[in-house]
Amino acid sequence: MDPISTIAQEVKDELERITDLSALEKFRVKYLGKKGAITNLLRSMGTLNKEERPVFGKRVNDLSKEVEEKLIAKETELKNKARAFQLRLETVDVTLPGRSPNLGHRHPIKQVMEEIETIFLNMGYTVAEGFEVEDDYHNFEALNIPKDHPSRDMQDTFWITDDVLIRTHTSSVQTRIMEKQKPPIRIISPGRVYRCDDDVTHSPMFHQVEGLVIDKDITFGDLKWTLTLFLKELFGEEREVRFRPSYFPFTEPSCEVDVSCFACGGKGCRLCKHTGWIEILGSGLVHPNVLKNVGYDPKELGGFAFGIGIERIAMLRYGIDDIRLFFESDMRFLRQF
Ligand code: 2U9
Repeated sequence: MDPISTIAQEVKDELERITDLSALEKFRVKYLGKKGAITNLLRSMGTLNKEERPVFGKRVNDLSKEVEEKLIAKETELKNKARAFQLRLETVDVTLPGRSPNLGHRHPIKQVMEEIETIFLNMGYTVAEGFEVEDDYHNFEALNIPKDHPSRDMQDTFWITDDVLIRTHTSSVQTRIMEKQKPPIRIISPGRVYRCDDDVTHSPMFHQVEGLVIDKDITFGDLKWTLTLFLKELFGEEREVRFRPSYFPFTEPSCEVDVSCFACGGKGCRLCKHTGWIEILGSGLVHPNVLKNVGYDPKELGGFAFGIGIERIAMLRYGIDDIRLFFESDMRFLRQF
């Protein structure tokens, strides 16, 4: 066989065996590259005589063209195969059921706070929020809490300087509102408060909702019906409500408010320590000194106030015996609410 036919046969055999693009590139270099077999054939034409040259040249050119066409066809074929393979790998079954997202929910403390807020918002109250860092005046002095009162003690209050502290109750929000706003006032102030206390029922940070009403002709009767309505809304219409005399520097008279035990209905059980009653909140008529401190005339204006500790309510409601569980971010605990 002459060299052209030999190469044509080789090309044919090799091309059939090629299955990937890098082998195809090697093939192209082997035959059509600068030192390729077909290129070499064209170069060798100089050694031929005049008669042989055109025939030989045409045959080599034809072969060269044919190989180029075959190369392009093979390349297209290999690329199509690779693409089809890739598509098969990346196929997405859109009919498969989706993964259901892991939904979070509000923290149990926030849930109780929002429940309380909603009850008072529906009664026409406004939510007021203030600073967690306060001064002595708005946290203590304006509220008729004397300089020697035990709650001011280093052991009870987190002092930042001699005059600055992190608030021990949200009452400071209310003293600031009274300074700014003309009565009637009807507000609740929910928020974080801080006290140096740390055991199974006390946490150095806890949450309160306090309420304040200031207007003309406010009586103890207004306090009683408002809190009775609130407590029946929160714990159920069938609850009994009881007002017990108490003492707070900022209210006079003052009382603590109990509801009949929602675990035993008042018969007596472990939750109510066999008394039939559960203490829920503190309240009273705003002390005349507090009214004077913010520039109100106690003869003209009066009011009532109350305070409720949220963790205590949540612990009673859900039967939780350690307050620290609320702040440990343990999902096994939090998922239950
Ligand atoms: C102003 C005047 C008076 C708010 C009140 C209580 C009674 C009370 C406690 C409940 C449990 C605090 O979280 S707790 O430990 N609070 O008993 N709070 S009267 O009295 C005010 C507030 C603002 C201007």
